[in-house]
Amino acid sequence: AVLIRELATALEEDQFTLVYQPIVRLADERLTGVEALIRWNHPTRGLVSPVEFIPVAERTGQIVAIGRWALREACRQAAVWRAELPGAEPLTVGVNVAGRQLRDAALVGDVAAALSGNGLPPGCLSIEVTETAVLDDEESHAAMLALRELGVRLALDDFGTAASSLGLLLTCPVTTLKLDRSFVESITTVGRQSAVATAVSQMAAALEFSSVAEGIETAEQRDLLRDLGYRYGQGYYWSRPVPPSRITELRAAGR
Ligand code: G
Ligand code: G
Ligand code: MN
Ligand code: NA
Repeated sequence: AVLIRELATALEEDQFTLVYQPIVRLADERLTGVEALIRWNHPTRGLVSPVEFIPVAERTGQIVAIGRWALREACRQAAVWRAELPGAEPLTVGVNVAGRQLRDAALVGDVAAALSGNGLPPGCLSIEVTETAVLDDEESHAAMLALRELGVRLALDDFGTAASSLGLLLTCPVTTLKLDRSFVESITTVGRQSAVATAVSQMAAALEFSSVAEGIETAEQRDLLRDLGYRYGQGYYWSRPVPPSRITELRAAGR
């Protein structure tokens, strides 16, 4: 209950920030995108992990307002990065959207406003939804179609961890599969993990989806996943989530 009350004031008091984790093209390891990840800078408890407060905010519905803030903030920052290096290929910025938010009637309008308000081409925004967030209902489906209509990318996050994975591929208008990091962790030693990673990569290719392997921590994992056909990689091997200024530095250094 304390947490719920504090979450309400956190937005007003500007206690949330976003950090960004680099996503690289595996062919040349150049920085092509980032995933925005929220952090709560609590006045007395210090940094509170989203693992602790996102599930609470989903239950109370506060995720809708928090998620709207994150969407706007990420788009504002994306425009700053564009202005810093006008000639460069624009970064794709991934924003996590919870199931409750996907079913919120205002989401699509919020996304459109955040893009146009910041002069961003829709293709540089990638909305990340998890398999479990995408219920088989009318609202989610309509929202995903409308997002695609706007031209934003749509990624299925943590792919492979939920029971419903495969059926979703037939009905969800996604552009990208993000292989969950649980399949990457021991991929170089556990045959089952590499078998699943192979199957997901082949499915993504056959369905003409893009693919991101998450949680890459070693050069061996990088090599294996690149050879399996993953287009993009994300993980501590390249970088942990970092403040936006660090992304600016990486881009200025030609990464
Ligand atoms: O960065 P970290 O590993 O602490 O993130 C933990 C979890 O919190 C991840 O599953 C991530 O998807 C989720 N998360 C981070 N930022 C956001 C956000 O802005 N909105 C939602 N819905 N989830 C987020
Ligand atoms: O669930 P989602 O994919 O949205 O969230 C990504 C989460 O994974 C973030 O909390 C991020 O900090 C974490 N993460 C990113 N790369 C790695 C990695 O290489 N290893 C581990 N253990 N966690 C990672
Ligand atoms: Mn994600
Ligand atoms: Na994930």
